[in-house]
Order: sequence, then C-alpha cells, then structure tokens
Amino acid sequence: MIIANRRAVALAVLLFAAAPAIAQTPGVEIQNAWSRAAPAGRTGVVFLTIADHGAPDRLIGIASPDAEMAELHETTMDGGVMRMRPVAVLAVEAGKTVTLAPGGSHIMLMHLRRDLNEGDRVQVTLTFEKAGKITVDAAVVKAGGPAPR
Ligand SMILES: [Cu+2]
Repeated sequence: MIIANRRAVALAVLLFAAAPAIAQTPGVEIQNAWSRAAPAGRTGVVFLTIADHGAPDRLIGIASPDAEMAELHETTMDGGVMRMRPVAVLAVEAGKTVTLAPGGSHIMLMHLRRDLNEGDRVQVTLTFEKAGKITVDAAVVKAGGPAPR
C-alpha cells in the first residue's frame, strides 16, 4: 500500500517535471541571417541557417515587408550554367541544420521596396508548418560581400 502510494507520487512528480520540458522545446531557430546591399526595384538576397532542435518541420512560406515577394530558391548546375529555381517547401529534419549560403539555396527578395544599404537590416518572416512564424532581421553587408562575422 505504501509502496503503491510512493509510486503514484513518483509518477505525479515525473509528469509535472515533463510538462514544462515539453513546453520549452525550442523547436526551430534561425541563426546568422544576412543580406547584401541592393537598390530599390531590384532583387535582394537573404542567407541564414535553420536549426531544428525539435520535431521535423517544413518551411512553407517566406515574406518580407521590404519586398513585393520573397521566395526560397535552390541553385542547380545545368550543363555548366548556374541556375536557380523556386522551392515551395523545405523540409528540416529534427536535430539538423540547413544553411542557405552563397552558391546554394537562398531567399530571393523580388522587387525591393527600398534600397538595402550596407549596415541596414532587412526583416524576413519564415513560416513553418509546426513552429509557426519566425521573424528575423538580416544584417545587410556590401553588394557581393561575404557573411558578416
Ligand atoms: Cu534566387
């Protein structure tokens, strides 16, 4: 009888301990968002790293207040010619990171609404199926410049 009660107490403690841990699961985190200087009316680019600390998720939408449209692009080689094409959905695996970087996948900002100047920040909102909307400010470096340190 006493043993059974202790078990019940132990189970209750375990459940209480587990609840906050689940709520605090960080899920998806966006790291090192950066962009490059570009004039209004032209195309901008954003690079970043998606770190998935939780369950598998999918990036299903991208938007920026500073562009008429934002798309995820992947870069492919086609007979020695670098081409890019839009990707509607990007799957991120649990415990993995996906890095968007020059020469590879990137976020394309179509028809910028303002100049992006070196030192500016450009806001991008990524929508994930499970993690929901995550908004980041990408640091703008000079045109053609490398990732900020
Ligand atoms: Cu592109």
